[in-house]
Amino acid sequence: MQPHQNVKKYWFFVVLLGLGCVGGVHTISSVSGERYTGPVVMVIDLLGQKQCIQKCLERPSVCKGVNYCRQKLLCELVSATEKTELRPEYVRVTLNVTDLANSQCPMCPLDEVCVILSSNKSHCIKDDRGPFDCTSIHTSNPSDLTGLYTIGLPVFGHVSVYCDMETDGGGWTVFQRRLDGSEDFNRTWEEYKIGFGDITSEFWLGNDKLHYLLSQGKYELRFDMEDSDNQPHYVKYSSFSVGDEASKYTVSISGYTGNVGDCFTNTIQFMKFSTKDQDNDAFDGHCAVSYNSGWWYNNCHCANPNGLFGQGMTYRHWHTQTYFLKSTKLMVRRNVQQNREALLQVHESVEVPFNPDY
Ligand SMILES: [Ca+2]
Repeated sequence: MQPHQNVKKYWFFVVLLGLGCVGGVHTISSVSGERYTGPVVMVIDLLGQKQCIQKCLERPSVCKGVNYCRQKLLCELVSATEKTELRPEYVRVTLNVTDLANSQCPMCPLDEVCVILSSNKSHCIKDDRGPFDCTSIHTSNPSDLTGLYTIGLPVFGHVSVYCDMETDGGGWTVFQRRLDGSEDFNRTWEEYKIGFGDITSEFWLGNDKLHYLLSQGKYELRFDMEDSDNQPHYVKYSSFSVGDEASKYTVSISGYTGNVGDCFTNTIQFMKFSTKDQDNDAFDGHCAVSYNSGWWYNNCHCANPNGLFGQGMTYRHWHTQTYFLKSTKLMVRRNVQQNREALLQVHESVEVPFNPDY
């Protein structure tokens, strides 16, 4: 992997020069106790409210407003301000559309910020967090191999991840792997929240990391599985997101394709995560206890990739509930095309102040 030290060297310049981009008086309005539901395009921690607004102004192509949580110094940049929810710990801030439209900044991609140099020319410069995910790494160096990499996640900072750079064009950030039964997947809420296992072997990345990873844009999901005859099968979804812990990591999933039947859309859609010590399923009993794993159980499941190795890893639409999978892999990739379309949509809506379709 290519280090991103050269980017850090420029950070102080970015901060100083960035002020040129966001300087001047901006009309903003804020409402306490509410939060924009998003889409959230970026989450940045340990930031003051004014800095949070600056981060938004540095990204006029993607940011229309911010959610700010003073208790956690947490800043969320959102690309739409039409929908809100009550959240007492937040304040939501709308930036005046005219300020954004009059910004001298060009339309920078999500992982770059806009700065104005002393020559009064504007530039897009890479953000200092380094790669956001395995998609960024793969895009900047398509010859990088499958393996361990470091990415910069909102809130967490640098995190080690396993990148699949081969399957289906590569660029996948893997969040679950089963290979040999070396890891216990019948874990508690806290363990699934933080993550567990060996990132080079069997592991669960962690629900918090998964949430913040997916909060960085629009992602697709791919699930690969093998049976004892080494027959590979897969399903893929063009859209996949996971809420925060307050939502119990509620899933949203759509856009199925694959070479085996769809076992996710109708069973995990809008489901909360459940573990042996938290029953959030839609069943009278406690699915996570009955099936020995943490999962987005409904009533209870169609696929159980975290089930007991050799005894409970199933995929009903391929091999029924009584035939066990030999290996599984769950991974996500930022959908560059969808993100580009989102950028263009936001850009257009900045130029046209009212767009009822957006
Ligand atoms: Ca239940």
